[in-house]
Amino acid sequence: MTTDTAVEAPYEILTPQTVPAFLRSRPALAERVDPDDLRSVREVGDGNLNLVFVLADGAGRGLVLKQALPYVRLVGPSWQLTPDRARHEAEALRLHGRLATDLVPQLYDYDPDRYVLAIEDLSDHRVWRTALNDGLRHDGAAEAMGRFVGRIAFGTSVLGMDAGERAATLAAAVNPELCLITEDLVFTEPYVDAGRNSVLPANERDAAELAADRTMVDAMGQAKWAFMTRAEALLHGDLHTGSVMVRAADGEEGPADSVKAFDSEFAFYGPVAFDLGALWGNYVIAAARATALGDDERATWALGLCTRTWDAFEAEFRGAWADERADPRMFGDDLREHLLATWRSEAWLFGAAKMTRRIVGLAKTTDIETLPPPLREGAARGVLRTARRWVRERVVDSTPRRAGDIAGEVLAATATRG
Ligand code: SR1
Ligand code: MG
Repeated sequence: MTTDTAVEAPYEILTPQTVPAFLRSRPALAERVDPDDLRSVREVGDGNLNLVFVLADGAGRGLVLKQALPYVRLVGPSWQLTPDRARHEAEALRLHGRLATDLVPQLYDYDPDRYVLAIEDLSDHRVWRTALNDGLRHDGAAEAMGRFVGRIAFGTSVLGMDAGERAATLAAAVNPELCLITEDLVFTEPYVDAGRNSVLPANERDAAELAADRTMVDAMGQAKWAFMTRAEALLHGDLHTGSVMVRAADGEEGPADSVKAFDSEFAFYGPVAFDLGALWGNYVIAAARATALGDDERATWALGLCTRTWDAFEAEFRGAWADERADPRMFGDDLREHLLATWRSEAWLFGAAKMTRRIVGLAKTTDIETLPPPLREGAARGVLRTARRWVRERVVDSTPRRAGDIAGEVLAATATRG
């Protein structure tokens, strides 16, 4: 997308040329970067919704400006979308930053008139999805995201937040337009095509079988109900591997010394397992790519990330429960066990929803889409069949290890290696 062309909007849309003036108008940014000595302003937004500018000045300081457009960038102005999503992201970043400081980028400033966030520059990080696509490992990233979900789940729930503050936070976090996107694209359209679905011709039968699978559709109805009604905690809301930045301690890969969840514009009060399932579903997608490329060892590693994330989440939640929970008179350990068992099983359900939508619906993933079609066919089929197994088997043995084993079996059986 060119940012030199004027975009019609009821507020100023930034271009590389207008960024210096924007910076001068924001006192909070005066110490962050020098608008009169900018050496580079790059528009790098490759997501589905927003403009993203990475700035650097002559002293080597940098920051990121992220502006919400009044429409869905992926589709264009025909799909109008509230720019107020930027406020949701700012508020989520502030709160999540309080609870999990090292696991989100720092928010420097938010301009509510132009819907612009100024965020810490993470140019020394990589988007986890693209690192995964390149065959890299950042050990510790899956655990970090488990801890992140544990911190925000506990800290924004009735267990970790004063009741009055939680009520106000919940009210401010009602995010209907972004939630509607998820309700439609994740839970509905893979089964009831609204004209936005697409698959390879070789996968048309797989998509048709999916939509005709009554067990799957009923399970997605349950998942959608939970998503729309169960305000447990202020979630990230779109926690796929493309919403995580990773940095290796030493070189291009290896143990991660920094892991950050970003892009929280879909934040809302919802069921905790939705964020966990988003991660799990995308680990399966990463594994499908590895299997398609003939790297079974890497596929096994990717599927093992489900356990790593879950274990870190559970440990974080148990620790917070022991140390910090509100009202132990009523919230006893039976409730803790009930919640953990429910979320573990629901992570399968939401994981199934999240992996399926990326194969059949609008907004796919580079893990699968950059595979040559003869390989993509089997990878796509494997992801869809994994989802159908997950919704059926989630109550039999709901350990994340079993979830990974099922995915491994299915992906190996469906791979088309050209
Ligand atoms: C129309 S927006 C499509 C998708 O992009 C975001 O990353 C969310 O996943 C959303 O569903
Ligand atoms: Mg996003």
